[in-house]
Amino acid sequence: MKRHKETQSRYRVTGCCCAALMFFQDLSGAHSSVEPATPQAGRIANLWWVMFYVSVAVLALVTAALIYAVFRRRSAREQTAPVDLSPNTNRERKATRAAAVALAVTIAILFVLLGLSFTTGRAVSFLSNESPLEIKAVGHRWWWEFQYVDPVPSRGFITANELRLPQGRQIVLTLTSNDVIHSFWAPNLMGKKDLIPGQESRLIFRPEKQGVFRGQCAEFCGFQHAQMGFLVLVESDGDFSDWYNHESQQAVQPSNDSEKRGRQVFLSSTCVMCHTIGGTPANSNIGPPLTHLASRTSIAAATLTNSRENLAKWVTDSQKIKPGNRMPPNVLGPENLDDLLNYLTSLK
Ligand code: HEC
Ligand SMILES: [Cu+2]
Repeated sequence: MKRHKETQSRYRVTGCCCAALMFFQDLSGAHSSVEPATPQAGRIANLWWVMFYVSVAVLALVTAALIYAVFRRRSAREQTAPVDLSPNTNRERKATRAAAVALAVTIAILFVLLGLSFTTGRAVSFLSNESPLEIKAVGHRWWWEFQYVDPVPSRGFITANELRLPQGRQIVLTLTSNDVIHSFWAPNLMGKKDLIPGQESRLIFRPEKQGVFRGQCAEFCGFQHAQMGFLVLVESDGDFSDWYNHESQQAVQPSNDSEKRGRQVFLSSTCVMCHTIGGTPANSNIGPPLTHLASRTSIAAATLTNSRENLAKWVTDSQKIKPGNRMPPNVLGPENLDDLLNYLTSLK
């Protein structure tokens, strides 16, 4: 947990502009492709730095050549004698040679960069022999479904908007979409990859640093595309398996009368048509699964921190927070709302 805080506070310093723009600062994990947390993102960052320095060198050379040419022309103009326009094969040959060399160097640089891109691309899609942790990510408008595939099917589970991963383990993330094209982008971990309806693609990486990293949908997918974020929490093996074991359980039973009434409110209103709560008749995936809602740090795709107050606002009128999202406003009396919130916040 301490590590999470460190990453977050460093992010606040370096990325305060972004954080100010994203008015929900508390949900900003590290979000930078030059602070790699996996060997794969490290390769991509190295490629970026090579391209950056080569481009800077080319820009400097071209600028220097331009400045040189301007000054030479000016000093030629200052001479009083009329400009010599007679054909000068020697000068022309020199100019042609210079242009040919520049062209050859340009092509060579582009080929070297192309070669480096290819080798980086191959290196980051390499799957090692050890058994990976397999997770399926499904894009929805506008939230992320994460299915943890377990060799024992009954231990597998589905969660949303927060991807927890164990440090040091190879991850294979299979990507697909439920509606339009989205793009999975957590720059500290890996490059972008599209989620395409009816097709599966995959990302392979090994998180080596613990921390909270922010991800974002990187392919315009509609009105609330900008509010389609997610968090990646990389944890120690122990923390991860505790969480995993807990997630593979059904939802906890209500522990008092108010929570019982809250569950009744949930099961007797429209919520059941769109959400799943494990161990209850609610079993739909139009919206995120709520089985362990209270163990998530954010709601609505890393848009709001997961607090009772925010849940109240979201449940009564989510359209004010994310206009156009697929959850309709709900008219609930104050008592029903209170019971419902007690129940939802008990779903650890
Ligand atoms: C027509 C479908 C629909 C109905 C009905 C519906 N929801 Fe939702 N709900 C959604 C969708 C879709 C989202 C995700 C919205 C987004 O983030 O863009 C969502 C998100 C949520 C979230 C945030 C979950 C998270 O992890 O981000 C909560 C909590 C929630 N709904 C509770 C409820 C409750 C309680 C009811 C009943 C009073 C209800 N919903 C009714 C579709 C629905
Ligand atoms: Cu999207």
